[in-house]
Amino acid sequence: MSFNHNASAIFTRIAQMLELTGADRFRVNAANKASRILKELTTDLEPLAQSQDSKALTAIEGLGKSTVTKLIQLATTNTISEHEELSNKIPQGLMQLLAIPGLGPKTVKLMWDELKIESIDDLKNEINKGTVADLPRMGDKTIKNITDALTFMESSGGRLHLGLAMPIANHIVEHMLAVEGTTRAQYAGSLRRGQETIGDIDILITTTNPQAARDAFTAMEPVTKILANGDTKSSIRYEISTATGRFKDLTTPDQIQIDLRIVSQESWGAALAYFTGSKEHNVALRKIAIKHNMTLNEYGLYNNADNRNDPIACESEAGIYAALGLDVVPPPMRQDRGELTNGHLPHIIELADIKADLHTHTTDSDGKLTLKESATIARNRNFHTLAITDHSQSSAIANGLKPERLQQQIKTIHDFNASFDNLTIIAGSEVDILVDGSLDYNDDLLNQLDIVVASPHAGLRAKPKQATKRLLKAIAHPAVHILGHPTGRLIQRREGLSPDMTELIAAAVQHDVALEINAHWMRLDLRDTHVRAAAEAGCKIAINCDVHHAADYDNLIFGILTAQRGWLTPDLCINTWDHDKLHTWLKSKR
Ligand code: DGT
Ligand code: CA
Ligand code: CA
Ligand code: ZN
Repeated sequence: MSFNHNASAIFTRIAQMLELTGADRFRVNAANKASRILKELTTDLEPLAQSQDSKALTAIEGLGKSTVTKLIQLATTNTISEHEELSNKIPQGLMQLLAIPGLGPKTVKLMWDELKIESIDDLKNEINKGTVADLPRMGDKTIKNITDALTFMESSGGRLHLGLAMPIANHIVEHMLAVEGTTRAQYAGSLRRGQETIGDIDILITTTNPQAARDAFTAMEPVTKILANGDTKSSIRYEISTATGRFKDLTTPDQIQIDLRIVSQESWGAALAYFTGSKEHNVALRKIAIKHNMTLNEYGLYNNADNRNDPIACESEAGIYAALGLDVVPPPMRQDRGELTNGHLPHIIELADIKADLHTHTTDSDGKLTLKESATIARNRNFHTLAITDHSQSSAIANGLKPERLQQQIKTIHDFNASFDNLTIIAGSEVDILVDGSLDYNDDLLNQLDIVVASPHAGLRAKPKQATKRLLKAIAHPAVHILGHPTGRLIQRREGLSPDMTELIAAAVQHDVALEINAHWMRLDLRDTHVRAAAEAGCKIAINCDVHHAADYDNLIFGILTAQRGWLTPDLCINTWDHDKLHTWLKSKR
């Protein structure tokens, strides 16, 4: 784990443990804030902390004196004393209790104080004995929810990948729209914001026949359990079929919770805004409403001076933002990261802007599509350019091409291109960046390629410093156009490299290299925070599907959502450029 992420995780635990000891709000909030900043920072703080440069560290926005002291402590002693002291006071099992949905620090503290519950096993025992029911605010229903959550946790492996949740949500939206009486249906929550993983799926509908909607929702075939079925909200657990078997080695839950909320036609916009979140964005938006002497909630936006309580706006999200004097914020940007305070928002990239894919594999290495099949799909998508970039020789398991085979492939692609209308197909390679940062073919061969995507595949456990050095060397190579999936991470499976992104971005700008957002939902690499930093620095970005199967072309949306979360504007994305601009740039490196 990188220094920053490790520190971020420790600060989160400090915040939780402070709450369990009943510390004051101020300290808890400070620790949570430090955690969030560390998680999102793109500069590796380890060198600064190690050299005890507190001046440089406090200069970083959001890092206070006391946080900086702790970071230096962590870098020099491997621990933070506050964390050690709290850990000595608090049983480890309490931290696991906090992970149970519906159990917050207040309740955990109460159960600890009153019943000496210090672990999940203790909790199960006390629930069975009936003692938990004697605690304040512990009704039968709350206890039932806790036992259900415990069973669910035992059977699931965490959050669901964006790319696995999206088709389920789309299917359910369609299913609900087909029900008699439904007038609107849409998914909200983290899915609509395009987050890389999804805790549960939130669906909103309007209907003239709530009963029919509830019945249709709870009777879907994959429903394994009905958690709630009230007038305005139903919750189910839904079985995920991994029919393709292609992803069976992923750690992913086999079920997901889905909440259906039936809202009134008049409150649609307010409800959609509320349930889209993020929570942080909602809080910030409500504060703005208060400044305007208005009140915002899930039912509407109200003028406080108007005692009849007629909403000012509530039928559309756009109406609400407009009434508050704001640009409509695209859902992926709703993170409380400046989208409400920066004046006018930039016009961010959209799916329809993409005109080319520049990282695809064929049957010549480990792809399942032939050159012609892939070209046909790309042309049907109205792309003007397709780059074939099969694996290089070191990737033996991926059937990487030896120099002679690559030379042959270049010729085949150029000949094929001459015979194929309305699409330019170029010959490239996804060249391994070897552990020492050198590339997997000699310069002469690299210069014969129309495009070079350089990517790390092996040695992904390297220390941040080595990773930075390795990737910087690849960026500086004059034949390289794109740095492919820069960290090599796989979401919820492999952490990958933690290079200093600020340095990589600066080097990419200097050497005119594009950093890739690999759109595969297992990768999303660059991640959203990296994209934001890159876009701010004016760094070129590529969004590629890394196509191996026909269906991979559909992953583009996940790359776009990630780009949108990073405020990427289309001009910086080379896949949006017209034919001439793109090919002139590609040739400038030859
Ligand atoms: P998830 O499900 O963990 O991936 O993340 P979300 O963002 O989908 O969160 P979820 O499902 O708990 O709630 C959906 C949205 O509802 C959330 O993004 C914002 C809104 N919401 C939920 N609880 C609260 C709350 O306590 N305060 C505010 N302001 N908004 C909330
Ligand atoms: Ca959710
Ligand atoms: Ca939810
Ligand atoms: Zn790759």
